[in-house]
Amino acid sequence: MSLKLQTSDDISFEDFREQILKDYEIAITSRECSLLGRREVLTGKAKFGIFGDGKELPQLAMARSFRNGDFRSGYYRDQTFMMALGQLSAKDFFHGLYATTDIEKEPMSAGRQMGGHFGSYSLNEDGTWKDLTAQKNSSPDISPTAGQMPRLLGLAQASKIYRNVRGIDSAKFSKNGNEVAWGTIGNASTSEGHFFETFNAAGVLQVPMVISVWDDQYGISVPAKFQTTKEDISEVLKGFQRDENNKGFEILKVKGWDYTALIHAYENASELAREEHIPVLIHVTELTQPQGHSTSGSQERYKSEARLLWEKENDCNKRFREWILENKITDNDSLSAIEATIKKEVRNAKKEAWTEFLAPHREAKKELIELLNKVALNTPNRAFITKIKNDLIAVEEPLKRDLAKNSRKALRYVIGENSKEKDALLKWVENFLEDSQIKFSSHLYSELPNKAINIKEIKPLFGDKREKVDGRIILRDNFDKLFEKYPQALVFGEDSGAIGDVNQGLEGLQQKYGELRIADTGIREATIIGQGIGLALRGLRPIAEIQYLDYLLYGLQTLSDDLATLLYRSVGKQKAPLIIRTRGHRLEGIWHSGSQMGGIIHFLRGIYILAPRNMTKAAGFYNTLMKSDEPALIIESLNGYRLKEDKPINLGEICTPIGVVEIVKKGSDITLLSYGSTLRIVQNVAQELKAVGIDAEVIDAQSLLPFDLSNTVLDSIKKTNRLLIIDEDVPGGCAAYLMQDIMERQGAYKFLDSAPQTLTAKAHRPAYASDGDYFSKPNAEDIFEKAYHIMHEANPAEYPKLR
Ligand SMILES: Cc1ncc(C[n+]2csc(CCOP(=O)(O)OP(=O)(O)O)c2C)c(N)n1
Ligand SMILES: [Mg+2]
Repeated sequence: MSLKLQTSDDISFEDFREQILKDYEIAITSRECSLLGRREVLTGKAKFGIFGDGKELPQLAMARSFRNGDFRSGYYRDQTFMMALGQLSAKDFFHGLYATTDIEKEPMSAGRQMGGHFGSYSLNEDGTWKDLTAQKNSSPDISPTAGQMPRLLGLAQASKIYRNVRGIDSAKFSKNGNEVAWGTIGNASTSEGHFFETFNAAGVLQVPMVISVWDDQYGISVPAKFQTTKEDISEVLKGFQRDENNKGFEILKVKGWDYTALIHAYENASELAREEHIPVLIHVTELTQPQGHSTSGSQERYKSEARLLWEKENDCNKRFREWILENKITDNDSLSAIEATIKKEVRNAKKEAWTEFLAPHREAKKELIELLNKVALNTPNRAFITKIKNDLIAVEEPLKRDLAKNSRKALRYVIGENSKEKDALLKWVENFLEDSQIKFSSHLYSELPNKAINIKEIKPLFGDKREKVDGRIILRDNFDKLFEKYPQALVFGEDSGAIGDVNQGLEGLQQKYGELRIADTGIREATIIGQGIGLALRGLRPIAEIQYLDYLLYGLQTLSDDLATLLYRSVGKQKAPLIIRTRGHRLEGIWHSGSQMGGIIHFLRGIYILAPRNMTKAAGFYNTLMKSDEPALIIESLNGYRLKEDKPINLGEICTPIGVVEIVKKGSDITLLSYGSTLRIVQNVAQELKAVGIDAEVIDAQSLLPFDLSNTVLDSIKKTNRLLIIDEDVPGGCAAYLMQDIMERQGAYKFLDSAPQTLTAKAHRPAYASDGDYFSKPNAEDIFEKAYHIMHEANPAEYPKLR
């Protein structure tokens, strides 16, 4: 059999042979890790394992074509690829499996993610960008299948922006847009909407994206016939194939055990995408799962004997070995020797990782036992402490949990005692809990000096002659300043481009800044968000526009699972400072007046949630965020675009602080807290209350996440001793969240003379038109009566019953 393999580099046969054997070594190392990994789970050392076995060969081919500056957005099968890049050693693999919390040892997520979830580092320790063009990049994986697709779109589009938009400092991010974004996805996960949405959008945008489908015909136990029309994703997607007249995808199909065909396919795809910015699908078929899907369950339950036999025979590593021998790259003995050496190496790596995983726990256990010994000698409860100590001694392979549990329980037996031994134990427990907690809870938000809550307020300034304009003009002119100041800023969404958004907050800006920076998109909220995430991961400053707050739900999965967890799951090694712009609150109808703030606030911890009451406040939030590097959602008031506001003379400069509430009317009788459009109603009601002798203090929450970091509401309640929170969410929604913060964190309950209350919308969606609004959401009379009633209860003589 002749060797037909040609690589793009002109290399000698010797080099070529060496490359093949290197690939074989990686394939075998990766497989051995998978095999031993499964055993580690079955023997209880690791909790769960999902491995890359059966997908080794195509990943080696992909790694060969992957260049510096490129990005991967993949899933849990990609371990061989990471090994081929030199970014995952066998020892790293086992540390991932055990969940070692030391990032030096478990570089992917310091134990936060399950094994099989990979990522690279984009940031230096001080938060500055690394040179992404000088390294091979992987966006951090997430578990929801196909969840990696939306961000892939943005990762690919960034190359297009860098190639075609002038004036951006791209030194650390791109070399003329020559970077490819590589997506990987399982065959069954192509059933997800995210896959199709991303695929279509990539075809429209013509971005350098190469999607590999690892097709093993199964999604856990469910075979292709229940997953994919015609059981063949590339067949189904044929309509996307480009031709002489139409742009589209290049679609390649290749067998997963065919080394030379894979290498060719990947080189071909890489070139097309890199040079011409054409998206490519590589459908890799005939892959297998040698150990089944994961460590939960066994494939014998759902695969036929014939299928299992076929998989054995067509295992890509086995066929790669046969190919090496057939083509006389080396002989059987040499391959056997390689295999034996690797087996030993992987076993050693596993042992070392386990010892290293346990080392700090064992050290801590030793300290704790000494402390318990000393405490036992000085307490009447000696027997109990000794039992705890002995229980701990019996735990040969202690986890942090064992140490925390036993030490905390021991403290219960010395309550009320005073001794330096007890103090030492107490101190140890405090330190241990603090050190451990940080390992699991850091980096939900930025921990860098330029984090959003550190950006100082810059108040709007007004000229001698006040100019009253529509709110949308303030936004538009502020965006104009931003796009001028930040060449890396761009905005995109449905109707955001040519007409400058449905409320014309971007009017005229496309003409000024071009179609790439002020862009229309298809109706595809999930990938609008994903686009933003990917662009932000590559150093751009995207503003992703969701036309109405109600439709944020289409993008909520991506926001919640991907963006909100990004900093946390990468332990601060990557960031995506994406701003999501939307508009909501108090319009009319079930789907255009939404205020699902409670849901949003709970799903999106990790993202700032801001609800400015007017467009000057909103403009200030955009400016604050552009100075920092964190993701945020800004909800503009839908009914505020045509309301008149004084136009500041320092647009582009004003900064609304994040985490700060604002007292908009001082008062002494009751604190009324609200936000967004409802705030305006509350302000009016406060005037009506004044007419009956009630002096309300009105506070605009404005920054819902984070909320009132300086406890201004507490100070207000200290003065008024009464609280009413008003919003247009469902009962128990955002108002309840605010209440929890005020009562529990701020401790305001101590200063209350009346029961704290919330006034919310009805539990159903708001009905259409003015009457629908009146009877669905809190109206002025509701607010007045509720506030009045609180005063009546407190002082019926002064405030007689109203109704
Ligand atoms: C959104 C979502 N639904 C369900 C799951 C549970 N799940 C994990 S892997 C998997 C099967 C995926 O099959 P496929 O895409 O073919 O990838 P493979 O594991 O076969 O490589 C499922 C259903 C998940 N992780 N995410
Ligand atoms: Mg599959």
